[in-house]
Amino acid sequence: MYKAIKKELIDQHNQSQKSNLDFDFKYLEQKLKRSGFDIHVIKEQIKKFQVAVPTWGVGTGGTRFARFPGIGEPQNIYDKIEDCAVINDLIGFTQKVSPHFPWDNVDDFKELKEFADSYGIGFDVVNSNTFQDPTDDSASFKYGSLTNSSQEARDKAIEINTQSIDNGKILNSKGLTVWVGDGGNFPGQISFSKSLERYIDSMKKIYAHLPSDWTVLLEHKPYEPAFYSTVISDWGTSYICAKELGDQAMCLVDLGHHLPNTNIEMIVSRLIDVNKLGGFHFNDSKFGDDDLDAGSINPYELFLIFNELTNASQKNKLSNIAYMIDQSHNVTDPIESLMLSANEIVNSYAKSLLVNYSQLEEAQDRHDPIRAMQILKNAFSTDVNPIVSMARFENGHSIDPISTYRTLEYKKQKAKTRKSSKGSSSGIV
Ligand code: PSV
Ligand code: MN
Repeated sequence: MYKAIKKELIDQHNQSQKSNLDFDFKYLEQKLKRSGFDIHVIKEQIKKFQVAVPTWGVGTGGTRFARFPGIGEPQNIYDKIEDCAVINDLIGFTQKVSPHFPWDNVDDFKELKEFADSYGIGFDVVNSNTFQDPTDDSASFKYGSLTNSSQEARDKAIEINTQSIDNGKILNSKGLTVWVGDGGNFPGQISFSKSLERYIDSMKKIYAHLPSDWTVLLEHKPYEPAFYSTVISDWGTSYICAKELGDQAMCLVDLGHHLPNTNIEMIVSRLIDVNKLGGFHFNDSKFGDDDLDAGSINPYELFLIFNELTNASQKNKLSNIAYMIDQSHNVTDPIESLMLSANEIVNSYAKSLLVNYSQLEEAQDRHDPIRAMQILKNAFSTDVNPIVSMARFENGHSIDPISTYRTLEYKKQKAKTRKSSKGSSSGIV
């Protein structure tokens, strides 16, 4: 830690903000006391929260129309790690990164691990990419990968996944997320039944390659790139497959992968109840899989998701959940977006810790929807910034990360050595 950004610089910035923070924190302490919450207990829980940053998220994204590169963009996984270290040095809730293969392939993974270690960065769940053609042209995924009718294409897609596991083992990762874009654009194009059968068959081979302390996370999505039918389209299909594969297979909920108006928090609750919730890809959206910054459009939904998680966790119903961000930053500096998003996620978590779950259950049992809603709304409308900022400060990070970051002119400095790229290797998500 503090290789990307000097600790003295963070301390220097914090000095000018600490007395205001102390004042706000004291005020909130008194306020929460009145509702029976100890701010110090909550702060300690927040200090332990972690969410992984996607390596592909630090590159500027784009749409299918265009990509407008930013200055000083990372050109390879080493630059990406450096940018992720900037984020983590400033906010500290993001010690791990989630890599994507083959985008992040290198010749020497041990060297990559050592490089990341030197920045205090670890590796979370790895992701496999079979939604683009394999780099060696050995097969085509145009008509599907793990579900392709061609055995050759399926084998190649399986190999990319097993290779991702092998890479992840060197990086000390403990999980693999599999998302396939497989499906059809036209009625009749694919057999719904056969493609699901092939998916399960291919996944069984990947599952067999998993180390015993690993988890495989199945990610669903209703449409795009397939616009008529997608093989793993919803949480029900994802659950069926995870169940068929075994205890090491879990479902991953990407917030952008639901049809409009879907009650995502209820899906979260259902997956917890059937012991199959394994991870999240956080982002926000207005229309579809927009990959906007977490909490930027519907922060209440994000809070309601954490409300389910915290409620379940307090009842010891929650196992290990992999929290990751999955966003595309098309018009902002990805570093700023990712810092704000991680904070937004931590804020939602903090707010959920302000829900009194026994009072909520009482209101539910007394058939008092107004009281129940009030309990949630009171927690949601509490300004928890002083607790989250204090947690960052006490963990050794920045009280105001964006302003500290802006004084660095980091991207301007990087632009001197990082050559600007016109194309996109990993920006389009
Ligand atoms: C697909 O839309 C997705 O959400 C999957 O998680 C991919 O791995 C990621 O975006 C990047 O394309
Ligand atoms: Mn995703």
